[in-house]
Amino acid sequence: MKERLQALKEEAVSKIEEASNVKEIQDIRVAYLGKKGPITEILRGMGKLPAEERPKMGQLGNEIRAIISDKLDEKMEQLEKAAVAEKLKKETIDVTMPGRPVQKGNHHPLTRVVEEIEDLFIGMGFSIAEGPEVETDYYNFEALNLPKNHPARDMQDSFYITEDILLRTHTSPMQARTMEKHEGKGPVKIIVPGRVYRRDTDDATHSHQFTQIEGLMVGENVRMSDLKGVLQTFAKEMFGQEREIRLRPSFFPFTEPSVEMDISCFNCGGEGCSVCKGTGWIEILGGGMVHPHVLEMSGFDSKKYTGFAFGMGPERIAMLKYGIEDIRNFYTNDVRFLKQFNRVNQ
Ligand code: 2U9
Repeated sequence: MKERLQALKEEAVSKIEEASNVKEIQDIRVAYLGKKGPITEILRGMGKLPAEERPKMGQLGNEIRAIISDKLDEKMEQLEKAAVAEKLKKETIDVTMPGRPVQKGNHHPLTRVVEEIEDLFIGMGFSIAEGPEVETDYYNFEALNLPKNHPARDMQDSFYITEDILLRTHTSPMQARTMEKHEGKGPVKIIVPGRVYRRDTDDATHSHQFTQIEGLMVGENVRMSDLKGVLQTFAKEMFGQEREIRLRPSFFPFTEPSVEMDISCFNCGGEGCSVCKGTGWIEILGGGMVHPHVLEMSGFDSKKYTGFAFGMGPERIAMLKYGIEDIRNFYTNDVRFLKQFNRVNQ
């Protein structure tokens, strides 16, 4: 019986050593230590032994059970540890690998130019006023000295919603609204940025929807020289301190006298090139002294108050500044175009 127990121990231990997974260990435990296993069977048969041998044999049987059980526990622990190590090896994260690039957005080039212009005028003491894009005929035309029969009011040129309501064709109605709010008391010093709409066929230089920034200053003793000083400061800050400006006579229904302002060409310095079409000058904006009729319509005494106004197209300014050849680039959301204006690249 002793030899048989020893042999079973040897057999079990060698099987345990050879086992390569948890399942095998579980099977060995059932096979050798289970209720129907050989050791239990042998110990059950101890009754046939002489009485003096029984305790010794019982002790040996229990010792062998304990040895096999310890070996099984030990191997089980080893296998579990190996399984964890294997899993960790497979799931290792290489922290030095480059991450997935995050696509970062940036401000639209038009937004940037508008904000730059706004900042320049805020620096000269102007406030920003914004207003509705759907306007009444009165504020869009009538209050700006564009009476009923004026050619600019042709139904073909504007987006009318009803006979009396339209998409604003310029930001000027907001200047009229602001003056009205001031109830005849100056000073008024605002710039009005915003989207405007005209019925036009889109091409490289025209769009049915575009952006304007207009300015207005009304006060006592506001003169043409004030307009010139403000616009000159703007031109130099925007296009370089070495720029010259020139004012040419022009016509707008809401200003009298009216002017157009050119800057000396930033590409050739005035020599003449393709950017300035050989003239040495580039047209940037229009302006003038607010027409007395326009002041009166919005509640200002034109004998006491005078004012200047001006208007510009940020698309045109951005196109000149960044060499953009087609206005439609601003509206078609091609990321290849938009990405070029990423602040970190400049
Ligand atoms: C009020 C009084 C006067 C606004 C003005 C211009 C001249 C002008 C255009 C330039 C290119 C608009 O973007 S553009 O198409 N504008 O030349 N705008 S004076 O004068 C006003 C406005 C409101 C009450």
